[in-house]
Amino acid sequence: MVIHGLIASAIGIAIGLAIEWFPESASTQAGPIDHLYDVLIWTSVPVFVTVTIIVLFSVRNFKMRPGEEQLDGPPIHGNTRLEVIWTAIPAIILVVLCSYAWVVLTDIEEAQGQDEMRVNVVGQQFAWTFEYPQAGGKPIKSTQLYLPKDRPVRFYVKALDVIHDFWVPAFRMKIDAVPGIETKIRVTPNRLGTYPVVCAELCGLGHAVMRSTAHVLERGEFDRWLAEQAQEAREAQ
Ligand SMILES: [Cu+2]
Repeated sequence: MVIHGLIASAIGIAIGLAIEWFPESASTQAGPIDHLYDVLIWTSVPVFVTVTIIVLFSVRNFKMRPGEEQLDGPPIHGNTRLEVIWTAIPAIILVVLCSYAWVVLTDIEEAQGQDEMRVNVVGQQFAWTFEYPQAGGKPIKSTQLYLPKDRPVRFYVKALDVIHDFWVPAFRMKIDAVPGIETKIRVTPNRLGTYPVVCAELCGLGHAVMRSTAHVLERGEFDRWLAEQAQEAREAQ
């Protein structure tokens, strides 16, 4: 049983780690999250294998043969040592994993630098609007999300109607947009490119099309885009 368990665990962990569960990562927060996921695979596969092997062993060795249907097994009155062991081990595993997850969460939610940029995110049925506050003027609004690479961003998320959920899978971070309150998340994009923005909370008939695109640009390019938007806004007035 032990040998079979070790082999099955090794194969399970290898498969679990080989599968690309997430899209390409594009933020500094993605690293610790993906690592946490790998640690969960390392711990959960052996637990699954242990339970399955004991079940299969029991089915094979303790099954009733024809003619034994009316027989009952020996009466069992509990086994204190066994019960202490099977309570203590899962409890220790849970406490360790929860502590580790809490450390990761605290780490990724922390401010990543002094020059944090503010972006307001507004969710409504069925579209996202991104607002870039401008000193002494109206915020610049866009239906596409533009961000500079390597600059920490803090999103201030709101909803106008029902609950939505602002999610860029490549950034890994995700937060509900709730009518009446403002929720916040931090992201530091660290890879150039375009990534899907999706709504992750079923919000009505158009939920599936409540999508946008996040563009991560070089700083200079981002500044040019922002200046263009400001220019267009002035001309429209
Ligand atoms: Cu939605």
